[in-house]
Amino acid sequence: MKFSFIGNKHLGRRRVLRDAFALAVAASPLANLARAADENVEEVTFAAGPRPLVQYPQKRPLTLVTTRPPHLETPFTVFNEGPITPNDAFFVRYHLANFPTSIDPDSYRLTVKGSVATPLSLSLDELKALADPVEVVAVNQCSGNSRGFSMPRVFGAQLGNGSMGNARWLGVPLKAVLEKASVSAAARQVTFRGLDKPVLASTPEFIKALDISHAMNGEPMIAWAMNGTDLPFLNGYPIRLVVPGYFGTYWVKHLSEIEVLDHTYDGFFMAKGYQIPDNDCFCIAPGTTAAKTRPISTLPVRSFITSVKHGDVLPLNKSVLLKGIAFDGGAGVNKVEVSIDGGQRWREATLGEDLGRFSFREWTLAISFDSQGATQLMVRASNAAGETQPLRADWNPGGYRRHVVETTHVTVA
Ligand SMILES: Nc1nc2c(c(=O)[nH]1)N[C@H]1C(S)=C(S)[C@@H](COP(=O)(O)O)O[C@H]1N2
Ligand SMILES: [Mo]
Repeated sequence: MKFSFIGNKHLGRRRVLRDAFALAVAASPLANLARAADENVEEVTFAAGPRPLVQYPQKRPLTLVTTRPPHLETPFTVFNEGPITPNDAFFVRYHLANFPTSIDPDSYRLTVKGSVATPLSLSLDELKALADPVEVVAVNQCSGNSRGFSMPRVFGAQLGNGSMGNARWLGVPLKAVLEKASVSAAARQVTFRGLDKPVLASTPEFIKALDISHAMNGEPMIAWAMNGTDLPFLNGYPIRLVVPGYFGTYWVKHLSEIEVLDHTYDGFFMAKGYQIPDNDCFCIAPGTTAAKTRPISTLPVRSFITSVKHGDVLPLNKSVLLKGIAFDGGAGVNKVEVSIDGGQRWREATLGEDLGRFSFREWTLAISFDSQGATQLMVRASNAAGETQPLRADWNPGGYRRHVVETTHVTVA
């Protein structure tokens, strides 16, 4: 397959450098993010109060979680506009405050080293020419998406539901790059590092690892385009790892170094960070300790109502078209059920266009209320592997992989 929109390199480069300059400004203290639109706060209210919107280069105003490093959430109404999250609305998350603010695509290199016969240092042009480009529509969701709703509360950034997004990614399979380097028979894992660095020597570097069997299964890819254009700077320009079905933590941005290891990587962000209880529910009772933990991996099945929000007033005896999204880690969503009476009766929604098994899937359901007063709308998705969403939230100390049935409180009048 060939894609004609690859190109426009010079134009692209000028734009990125100009935006990179703006980014350097934007990355300085909060006061300089002066375009915050305070009167237009996101509706999710946490203990800390409503959260302001901020404007970064190449982005529309997004919900501020933290400034250094930047963590911005997609305002939830965006998910009602369609199954693809626009680049300028896509969430942003970094761990390390020393992230790049300007990148020269002409001198950019991706190195491949370690347990390989042929170490590589690839320019972007060489990478793009290495294999036929592949495309996948896939959800990038932060492990801690919705963590702010954990009860009891957990440490970490108090995220709403906006640390997720769905995009069409274009790149080459990771497998093709590893084959070019000739991975040794002793290979066990592959690590990925981006250009961002810790500010303090004591802070661990952000390096993630995949098992060699996963790295070689043809699904993970090195992407340079998102929804038909260059990756936005803050989403990993010029290249990032895309790991369909896996949580965003593995989707390393500004990917610069791949290392093949003959052992299991034990760095902080694999062995300590992003660990979940190693049991059937990946959960424990609050106040207890997991007997064993393991690195987080695939997305559980999840769904949202996007057309209605908490506090909305809906009409009596009139047809209302409810709309939302559902997704999972790749088995494929095959059923979405909706309740408009707080979970007593459930009705099956109509699934929208299938953009692939790693994508958001839209759903719709026409409903009408026959009694007045307060009620709860609920949505529950199931997938082809027979998994569904729990009615009560599982709990784990990291507040990871939340996927409880969502409830929206409304009034019929
Ligand atoms: N280089 C680099 N890549 C990274 C991270 C990071 O801190 N540095 N964070 C990861 C995490 S935890 C998430 S959720 C996703 C977020 O992707 P986005 O910023 O494009 O939305 O990036 C991942 N890739
Ligand atoms: Mo994340």
